[in-house]
Amino acid sequence: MANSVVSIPPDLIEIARNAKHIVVLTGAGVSAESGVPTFREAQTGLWAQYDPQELATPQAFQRNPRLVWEWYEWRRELVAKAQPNPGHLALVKMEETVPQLTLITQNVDGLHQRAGSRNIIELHGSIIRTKCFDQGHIVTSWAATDEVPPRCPQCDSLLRPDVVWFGEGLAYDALSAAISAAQNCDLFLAVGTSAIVQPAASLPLEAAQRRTPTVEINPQATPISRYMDFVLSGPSGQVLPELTRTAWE
Ligand code: BJW
Repeated sequence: MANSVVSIPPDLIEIARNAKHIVVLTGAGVSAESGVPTFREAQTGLWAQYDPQELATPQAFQRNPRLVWEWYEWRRELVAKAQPNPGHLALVKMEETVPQLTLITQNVDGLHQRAGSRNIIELHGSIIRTKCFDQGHIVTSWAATDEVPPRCPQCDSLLRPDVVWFGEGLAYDALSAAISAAQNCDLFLAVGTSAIVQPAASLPLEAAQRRTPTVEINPQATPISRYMDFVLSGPSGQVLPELTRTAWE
């Protein structure tokens, strides 16, 4: 690829070719080229326009469930119209090529699944699933109603998206599997995440502390950049296909 945005260091190509277990942590930046807005980028990020304290906490939902439900309805529609981009597809190819790949995503948009990735840990849930606020019952259908949000057919509490809001714990199984993968891989890639939100942001550091080779793919520097062995500065929709092409084709 003559006009590639970034060239892949030969050392990294060698490490990738020899890797038996690659872990990839993805964030909103991976879906940016699919037209899904990120959170923290100035101008275009969701939090530049909307206050997370009013939309992405359990307290916000209790104060104004209708506002929160409708905001997520809008995002659900946006995500449904989006298509996986070359970055998502390169990760599918990587999974098909390496002996083991664990894809840990903070994204709730389901685009990795739609691209064809299989071994996925969803750390922050899924915007596509719905659960009830009181009991966490997963709900796939509910009676037609004018009430917004609708109510749980099992316990009558209000329905909400099955995502992890600020102040809520991550699912125990998902987090333990993610930590274990980060501690037991031989290459770790952090892609399209600002690496600010905990505990996800600590996963690349778990790998780095064990001297596992680490790579960041992001057009911008982040708080973890200085701990990474390789920083590939560019959009994941270009860098990931270039990495898979140079390492495995
Ligand atoms: C590109 C690109 C391209 C652009 N290619 N890249 C320790 C210290 C301080 C605070 C805490 C702590 N531990 C816990 C907390 C509190 C809190 C937290 O971390 N706060 C921080 C803000 C400081 N964490 C929590 O509350 C978590 N719960 C928890 O830990 O429970 C126990 C506990 C609670 C309270 C205190 C202590 C312990 C839960 C976190 C849940 C996060 N939820 C959200 C919303 C999900 C639902 C929804 O979608 O609405 O998850 S917030 C939002 O941020 C979303 C994302 O998954 C998450 C991460 O964002 P991400 O993916 O990194 O996106 P951006 O926008 O930040 O960055 C995009 C990047 O892409 C940028 O770097 C761009 O440059 C890049 N990019 N184009 C590649 N083409």
